Amino acid sequence: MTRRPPKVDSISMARMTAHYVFALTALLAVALTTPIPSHAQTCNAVVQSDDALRYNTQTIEVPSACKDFTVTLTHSGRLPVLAMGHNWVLAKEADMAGVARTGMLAGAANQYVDPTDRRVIAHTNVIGGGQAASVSFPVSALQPGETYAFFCTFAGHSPVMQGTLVLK
Ligand SMILES: [Cu+2]
Repeated sequence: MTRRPPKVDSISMARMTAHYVFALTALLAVALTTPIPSHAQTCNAVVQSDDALRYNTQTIEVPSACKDFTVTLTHSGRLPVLAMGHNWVLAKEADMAGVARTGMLAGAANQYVDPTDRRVIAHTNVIGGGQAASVSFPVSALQPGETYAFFCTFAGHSPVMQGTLVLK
């Protein structure tokens, strides 16, 4: 007596196909909804400054897909840090004047940033001509819909050396 292979009935075949289609759809859905990894985004910006009290950047957009964002400040001037120092300080736009004030009082020994001022989100050190400085901060520190300002807190510079930063 020979055993015949079990017949695959059409109902279980249909179920298997349904499962397969479902699994494929689920995979596709995951692929489509997974955010683009942060390495595909530009998670850094370079801001140039000079001896003429200028940043070359007025607006920075931070992609929300970035985990951290890095800003590099450069200084193409010739003047030393004591005469024409610049830094890059980030705070909510509404906090800019207050942060510039406490920074000025904190003075050169503190990079013109009051270390106890919680309104400061991130800042570089103060640099002079030919120098550069970077700072990284977690993008989770930014709220969607909020307008942030970046500015130089070296004595008297913030009214002209400032720009806007937003989360995109
Ligand atoms: Cu400055």
